[in-house]
Amino acid sequence: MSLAMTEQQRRDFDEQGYIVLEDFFTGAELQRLLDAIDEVAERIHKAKGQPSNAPFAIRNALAHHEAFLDLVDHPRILPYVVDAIGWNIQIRTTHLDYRPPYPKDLEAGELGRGKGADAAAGYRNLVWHPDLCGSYLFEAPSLDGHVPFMEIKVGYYLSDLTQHNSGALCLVPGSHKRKPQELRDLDFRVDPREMIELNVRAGTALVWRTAVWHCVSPNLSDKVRKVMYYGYHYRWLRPTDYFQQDPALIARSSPIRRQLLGALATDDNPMGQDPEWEPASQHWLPKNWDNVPLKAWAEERALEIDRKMDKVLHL
Ligand SMILES: O=C(O)CCC(=O)C(=O)O
Repeated sequence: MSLAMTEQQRRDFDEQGYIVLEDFFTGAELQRLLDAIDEVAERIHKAKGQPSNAPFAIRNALAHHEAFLDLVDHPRILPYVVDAIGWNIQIRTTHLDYRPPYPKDLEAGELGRGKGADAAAGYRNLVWHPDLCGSYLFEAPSLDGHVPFMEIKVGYYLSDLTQHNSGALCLVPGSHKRKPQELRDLDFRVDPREMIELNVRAGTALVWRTAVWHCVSPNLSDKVRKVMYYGYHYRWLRPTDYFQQDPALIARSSPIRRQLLGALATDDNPMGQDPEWEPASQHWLPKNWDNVPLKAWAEERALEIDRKMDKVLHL
C-alpha cells in the first residue's frame, strides 16, 4: 500500500532511482528555511573567522536550527519516506551545503573528478560517487558487487538551480543498478549523455536512492547554492552524524521524532527478558512497538487510505 507515491513515482524510484517533487514547500516554509540558513551561515562564518562569501557545509544540521529540525518529520515528506524505505528507520545524516558563486577568476575543475582549482579553494568538486560505498565501506556484504539498498535521502533545493552550472546535483539515472567498480574502472568519468543536471526551482524536493551515482555542478551563477539533505536508513545500521542526539532534544521531541533521532527506549532491561536465549537489542527487536511509533503511524495511514478507497468504490 502506497502512502504517497503514485504508481509512476514508484516506477521512477525503482528504475531511475529518484523522484522530483516540484514546489514542495509553501512560500512561508521556504522563507523560514532561507532565514534559518542565513542565520546559521552568519554564525558559522563568525565562528570560523571567515568572510560571508566562504563556502561551508555542516553535518547533523538538524541540531543547528529549529527550522532544520522540523524537516526530519515534515508531514508531507514522511509518507514518501515510508513508501521509499519503510518505517523501521532513523536519521543517518542531515547536511547543509552553502556554496556561494565562484569568484570570477576561479576555474571549475572537470565535473565529478574531485580535482581542480575549485576543489583546492574549498568549493568541493565532488567526485562521482554512490553513497555508502567507499572502498572501505560495505564492500564485503555485497554478493555481486552491487550496493545493497540501505538508505534514501531527501534533497531540499532551497535556492534557484535552474541555470546550467549553478551548483545543481548531477545524477546518472538508473545507476543504483550498476556496480561501483564500473565507476572506478571509468576513472570516475561519466559519459555526459548518461547524466542529468537537476536544474530545479527553489522549493523542490528530491526523494532518491543514494546508491545512484551523483556529483555537483560548479556554481558559476550569481546566487548562493543552498541545499539540504536528510538521509534515512534502517535502525539496525549506525548513523554517521551522531552517537546519540542531545538528550534535551530527545526529551522535548514527539515519539515519532524520537525514533527518527535514533533514540532507544530507556527500559530497565535493554537486552530483553531472556538475553541468553533471545537477546533483544533494541536496534533489532523492540520489546514494545511504542518505541518504533512510525510503524503504527504507517499502518493507521494505510487503513485510512483503504477506508477512503472503499468509500469511493461504494458511492
Ligand atoms: O551537495 C550535493 O548536492 C550532493 C551531496 C552528496 O554528495 C551527498 O549527499 O551524498
